[in-house]
Amino acid sequence: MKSECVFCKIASGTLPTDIIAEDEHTLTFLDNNPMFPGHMLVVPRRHSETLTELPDSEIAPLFKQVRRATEALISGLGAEGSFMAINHKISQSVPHLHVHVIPRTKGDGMKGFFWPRRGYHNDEHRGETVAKLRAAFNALAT
Ligand code: DGP
Repeated sequence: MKSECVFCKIASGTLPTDIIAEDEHTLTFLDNNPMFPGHMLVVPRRHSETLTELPDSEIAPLFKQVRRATEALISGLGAEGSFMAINHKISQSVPHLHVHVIPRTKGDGMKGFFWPRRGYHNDEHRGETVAKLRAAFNALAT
């Protein structure tokens, strides 16, 4: 719990919001600036700024609730699908990990991804990128 964190305040009940579901590890509530009605945020109760800092034991409970939230959008609101997203540091306006779960329907106006697509300069650049990523993965603790 971090006293100045808005999502910690929501988790502790000091900042009211529309809570959709809660369990021992997570809280799911309506985003107050929704992309579409039903846009939810799923957050861990424990203050972790990003996914990188979230303890292993909290990963599965968080993503189980993300899965439930997306199922609820479909069964409860008639969404055809959903968009799930995490802003990690860049564009992250609240420094408490949160997963956006957003209802999608064909023709809703959200066209593909909203970020630019920049490809590789050439096959060599692509190959170098693959090599760097494989090395970085292999160097990570399991
Ligand atoms: P992001 O850009 O990924 O950091 O999204 C943060 C989201 O959090 C943004 O869509 C609005 C939402 N949000 C910020 N403050 C509050 C709040 O006090 N209550 C609720 N319900 N949502 C909030």
